Amino acid sequence: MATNRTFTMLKPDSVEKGHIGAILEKINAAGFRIAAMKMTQMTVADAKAFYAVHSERPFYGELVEFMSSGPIVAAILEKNNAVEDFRVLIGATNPADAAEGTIRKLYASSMGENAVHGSDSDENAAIEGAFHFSGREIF
Ligand code: 3AN
Repeated sequence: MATNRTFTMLKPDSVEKGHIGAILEKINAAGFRIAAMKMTQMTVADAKAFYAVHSERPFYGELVEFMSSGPIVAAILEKNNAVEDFRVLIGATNPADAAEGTIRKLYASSMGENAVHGSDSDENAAIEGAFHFSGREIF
């Protein structure tokens, strides 16, 4: 059964371009409650660990470098069917394929610099949320 939490990061490109407010507004408007949120920056080691599942992919080095290149906003979001509904809200990994009105269609510039992360399963949402937040930072 689907749980009601997902995990997101507003990636370094979103922070750099000043899109934090606009993206959070879309997340709110879509009915998600913010259960945890912080601005932080991942070290190279953090990004390697966070994306370890992609370590064999050709873009892993580029992904780690980009995700540790500047501050991000990490958040745990709550809503019925959170993981699936958030994936719909953010759109396809490649912004060229993302549907109109999605966050990636509006704010992403490439496959790598694609504005936001969204967990792909309930299991990963829990793992990724725990990577960035301690129990007393989740409300
Ligand atoms: P998603 O974030 O849509 O779940 P994944 O899990 O396939 O996409 O990929 C994880 C992250 O790796 C993406 N958010 C993106 O930043 C990066 N990525 C995926 N494919 C590529 C690619 N071909 N070139 C560069 N970066 C990529």
